[in-house]
Amino acid sequence: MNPGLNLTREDIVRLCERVDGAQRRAYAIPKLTDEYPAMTIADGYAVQAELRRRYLSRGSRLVGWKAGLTSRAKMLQMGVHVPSIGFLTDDMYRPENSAISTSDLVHPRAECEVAFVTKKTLKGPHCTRQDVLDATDYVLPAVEIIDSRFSGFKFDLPSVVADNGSSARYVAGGRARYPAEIDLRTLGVVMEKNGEIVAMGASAAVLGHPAEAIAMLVNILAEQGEELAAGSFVMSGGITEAIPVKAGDCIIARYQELGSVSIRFVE
Ligand code: OOG
Ligand code: MG
Repeated sequence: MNPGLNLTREDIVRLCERVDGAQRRAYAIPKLTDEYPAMTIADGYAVQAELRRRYLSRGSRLVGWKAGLTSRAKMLQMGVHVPSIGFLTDDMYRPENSAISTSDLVHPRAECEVAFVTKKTLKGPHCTRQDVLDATDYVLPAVEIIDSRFSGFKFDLPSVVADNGSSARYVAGGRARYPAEIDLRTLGVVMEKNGEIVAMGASAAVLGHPAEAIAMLVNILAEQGEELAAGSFVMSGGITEAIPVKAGDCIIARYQELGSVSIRFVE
């Protein structure tokens, strides 16, 4: 048995099926630790790895990864104090200005993030912010639509990791920039919902520098025996808290230096 695992292989497969069903049919389930209070973060990653295998075996393509719970605003909002990671596939992607359907989501929320596209493989442990910057091709503004499959959007770290960090949809757009051209620590962002400002922040909110979140992600991948492939799309985590959205809402994230990303939600 791997260190840190408390669940059996049968339990992991069973929980993966439960999360997969909730994701695909968009219904809320109780957090997994209600039934398995001894579940650890390592168990959560084992369920997530099983979920990733299922997605890929159904034909989804791995596009990249996301860091989550990397800002104080997000940690406070969710009551969790350790960052997490999740995987991103091609079928979660939506183009900029597109209409995103809400009928296949449980209780979506939108958040503003800086996304990185890599040009070299990154491998932990000991991956640093500078390693990330050296391996970055360009950065892009992004909006992530998270959708916890847990009732009331309430969870703990083992449960949310098993639910792939609430990953649901992501949109990237605006203007791609080379990291050396801008100060990635001090980028301001303002999120508007239906023309009103609902959240604002600066990129330093993400672990002091968003590249720090990518380094952390690479180091968590290394613990699972994985590396970050060149050409990956990686999101560094919500800068502000996540804002609930429903059909009819329009979100615009305006980034300093990176342009803006707009999306609309429909039934
Ligand atoms: C977990 C996912 C967090 C972020 O950017 O912090 C996340 C959640 O809040 O549901 O994606
Ligand atoms: Mg996020």
